[in-house]
Amino acid sequence: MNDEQKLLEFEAKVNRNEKIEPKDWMPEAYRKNLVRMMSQHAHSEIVGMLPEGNWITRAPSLRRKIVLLAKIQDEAGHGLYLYSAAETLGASREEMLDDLHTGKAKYSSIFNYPTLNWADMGAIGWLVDGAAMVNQVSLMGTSYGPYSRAMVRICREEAFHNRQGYEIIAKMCSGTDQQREMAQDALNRYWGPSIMMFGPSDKDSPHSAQALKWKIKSETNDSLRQKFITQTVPQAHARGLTIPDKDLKFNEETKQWEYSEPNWDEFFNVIKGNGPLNKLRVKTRKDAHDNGKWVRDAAEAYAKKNATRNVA
Ligand code: BYC
Repeated sequence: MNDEQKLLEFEAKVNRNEKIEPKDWMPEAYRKNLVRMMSQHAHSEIVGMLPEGNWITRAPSLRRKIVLLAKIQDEAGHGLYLYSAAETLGASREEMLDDLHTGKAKYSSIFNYPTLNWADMGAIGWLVDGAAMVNQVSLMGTSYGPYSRAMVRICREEAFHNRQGYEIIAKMCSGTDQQREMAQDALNRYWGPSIMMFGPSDKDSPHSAQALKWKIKSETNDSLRQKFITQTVPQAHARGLTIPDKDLKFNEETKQWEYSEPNWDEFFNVIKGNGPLNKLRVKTRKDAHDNGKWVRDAAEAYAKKNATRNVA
């Protein structure tokens, strides 16, 4: 078969909703787009550990500390599944990490904002994991088998993350005036960046058309953003919180909440590396990687020693 015939067969398979597996033939653009997206997804998971990691020692109770630790460990696990899944496409772990450390590869814009107090742990779980979950449920249907299977497990864990965040916010909303104000302030700061997590609007999303055609993505950025907003607004109202958007209104006909256009100048500035904490996040990740070299060296030496023993 020539490449044209292979492409036709590949597209027919995608259209039959069959998964593409690592050893199947695939167009180079499909492989490249997936490596870009999956490695950025993996980077987001491990960079996402940093803002929450800052609060482990300051959690307000032992229970909160244990729950936060478990959540952060889950994020590390998600990063590992996703790096492994990207490796099935021929990407090397070293290269992917190098791209993160040199600023070549992106990670989710949301993690370039600071976490100022404990209410932000609630806002991250409720809004950030909530947004991630809407996106990832849709990605369970992605056409690439290893990515789709990683999403199934990740989504189960994200559901717990989302609930723990909402529980923190709910508890603060039923507390003192100061706690309610903290919850509202966290929502005010995290709302805009959370709705930008879904990426640029459809008309400005260069990768979407091809990704939708090959079912890498099954929904557009705007459609996922709308889903998240419609699901989250009633959760805020149920706790007496106000969404910081003066144009927010419920459309009785479509049954959707209409919202103002996100601040796209801010979004593009952040993804170019100029957000409030981009430089610090990349430096912290790179330092952690460099400081962990002795662990990787020891693990490699141990594996080599065992391999020789097994041969003998
Ligand atoms: N941040 O053509 P577009 C989590 C970039 S973490 C930064 O629409 P695409 C969690 C995009 O990469 C969950 N960059 O792209 C962890 C592209 O630039 P390049 C993270 C963004 O790929 C710890 C350009 O803008 N989830 O759950 O079709 C604690 C044009 O965009 C962003 C994922 O990564 C952004 N927000 O669609 C708590 C999900 N948005 O690459 C929680 C997997 C866009 O050409 N990824 N860009 O230089 C996706 O679903 C898609 O990649 C996106 C973007 C929807 C994000």
